[in-house]
Amino acid sequence: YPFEGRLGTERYYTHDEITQYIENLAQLYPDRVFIRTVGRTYEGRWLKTIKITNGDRRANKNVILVDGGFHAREWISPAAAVYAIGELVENYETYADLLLDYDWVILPVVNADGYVYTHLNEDTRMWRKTRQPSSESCIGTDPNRNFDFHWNEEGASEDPCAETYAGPKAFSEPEAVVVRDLIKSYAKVGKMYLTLHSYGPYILYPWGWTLDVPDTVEDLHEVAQAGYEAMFNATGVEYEIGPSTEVLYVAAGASDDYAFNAGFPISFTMELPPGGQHLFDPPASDIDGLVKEAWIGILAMARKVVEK
Ligand code: ING
Ligand code: ZN
Repeated sequence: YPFEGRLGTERYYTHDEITQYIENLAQLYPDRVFIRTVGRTYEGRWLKTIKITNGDRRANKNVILVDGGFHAREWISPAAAVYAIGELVENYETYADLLLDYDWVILPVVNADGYVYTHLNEDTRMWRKTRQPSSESCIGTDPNRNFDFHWNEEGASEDPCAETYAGPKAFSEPEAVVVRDLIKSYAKVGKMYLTLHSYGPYILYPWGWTLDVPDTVEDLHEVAQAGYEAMFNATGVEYEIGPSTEVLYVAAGASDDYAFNAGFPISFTMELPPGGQHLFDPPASDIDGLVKEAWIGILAMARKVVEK
């Protein structure tokens, strides 16, 4: 096994390394860490979740569901997921309050094919979509426009060559199906869904498909505010918080809307800050600060959810 202890923050890791890392954690801590194979990408890569518990083996505990790597080029997202995993597993006594009634389920790299593609060379580094051919001349669908909730209504493209192509139909992408099935399987016990993207910094909440806001917008805002304050107090960073339509643009078919509609009372897209030449590529020296800052926010939001 190539790693001793947890994965560091000194560089970005490949999909294979991240998968090996979480499998190794489950071997090291078999009483409280569990790996589940939840599906396969278009190119045939296995997608695995890590479930982190306090080891009490109680059934039907509440769940916090986190994913990263929806968009291939947003490398800081899997890095933040990996850091969260390391914290929860290695420092689990610090987070006893968060693990008492809640299990954490984390899928660190949703769009593994795209992520692998962006590791090939400089020319492919800015790839966003999946890797399933979408027409004779273009490849890829935006997995964050592929969910069947107001699918393809607004803020998504019908052009297979566009960066926000919604796909030929909802759930045409196996990677979106994997996240759908995770969301559905935890819909009854899921208390927070968090999908990690870049770049922001933003904490976005539903709806993305309409300018209307949900009835429970105050709950969403309160939790997001807790994340904002914790991160501001720690580093001075100012994440912008609000409905994705207000902060950014209308975009239908995204995973946060889908999870919220499916029953997750709190559902956020967290967009980590920009960096690097293309803003999606913070240098390796920035990883440590960015993922620690994000973890402070995630932690504050989870604590707000747990104490509610
Ligand atoms: N941004 C998100 C995107 O998928 C988003 C923003 C999320 C909009 C959820 C609407 C709903 O476009 C990035 N950087 O991917
Ligand atoms: Zn994204």
